[in-house]
Amino acid sequence: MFISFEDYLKDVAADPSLKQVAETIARLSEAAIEVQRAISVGRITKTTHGDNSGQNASGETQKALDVFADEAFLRAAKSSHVLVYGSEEQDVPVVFDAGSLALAIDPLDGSSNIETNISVGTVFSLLPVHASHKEAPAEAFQQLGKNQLAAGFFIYGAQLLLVMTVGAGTRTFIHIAEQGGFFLLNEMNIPVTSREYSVNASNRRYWSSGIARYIKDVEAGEDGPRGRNFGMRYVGSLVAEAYRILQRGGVFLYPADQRAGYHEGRLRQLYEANPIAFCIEQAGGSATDGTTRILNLAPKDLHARTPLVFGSQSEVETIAEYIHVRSA
Ligand code: P6P
Repeated sequence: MFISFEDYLKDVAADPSLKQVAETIARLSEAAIEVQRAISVGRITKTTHGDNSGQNASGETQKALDVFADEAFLRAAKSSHVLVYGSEEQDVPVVFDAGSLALAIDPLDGSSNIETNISVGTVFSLLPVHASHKEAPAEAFQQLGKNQLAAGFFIYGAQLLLVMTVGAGTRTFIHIAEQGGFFLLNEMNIPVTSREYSVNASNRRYWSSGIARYIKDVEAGEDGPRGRNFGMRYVGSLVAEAYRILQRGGVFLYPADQRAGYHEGRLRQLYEANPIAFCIEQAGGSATDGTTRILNLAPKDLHARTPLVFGSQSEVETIAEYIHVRSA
């Protein structure tokens, strides 16, 4: 008998400090179902799959579906316990009239993958709004990632999944439309060691020497210093990489590189790296910027980027050793 998401959230809400978190995640899950429906109808409806509708705060092309997803999660945030909403699709945070939480969100990460039917997702992070933030709620986003109350991501793919943590392990829930909701699939546990790495190797010439040497050595396999063969997977969709690693281990790297705009990597600290890092750590893995724990990094601004390495603890530690050696 599957445990329903509602029953799980009732358990979470039994802790008074997490009651509003549980109620907010319940609302986010309803928005995710709405987004899944919009994605699944494909290019039939121009309203959601129309061509680019503009640019987001970072100058990235916005697709109609990015805007659709942002509006769905904005409504969900406003009708739950969110006071301040920070989104990749919004230049500045949106402040509501009341609430106790700060929601940092990438409403639809990897939307360009939809045209090729590759899984995409929504990544979210919930932080507490303290009394000291009341005058300037957006300052709640300046907290360390380790202050997150909850985090997770929805995957819009062959299945609609929710992967989440409230700091007591990481769980996956599957949406079963016929049963009218999400149900617990499993608690995630990342193997400490791994033979699988995930990186966009076309950027090799831009990497630091430490990263370049780590990838060169894993590619050398049993003939090289690692003494064993590795496999490589790269989807180009953060939620797909994260879920694969949660399921079977591995290590993902999106390092800083020498291209303009990539000196801090590509991925966003507040609404991609922090929530993924929280889920990965709670499943027994590690997440760093190459050398420093992601959840200990002080945020710079809402749309700040950070280099990101996450997955099986032993490989994340090995990558840090390669970076330290090459920088010595
Ligand atoms: P690249 C998708 O656009 C995304 O933001 C992440 O989901 C993904 O991990 C990354 O970019 C892929 O970037 O430069 O390898 O195409």
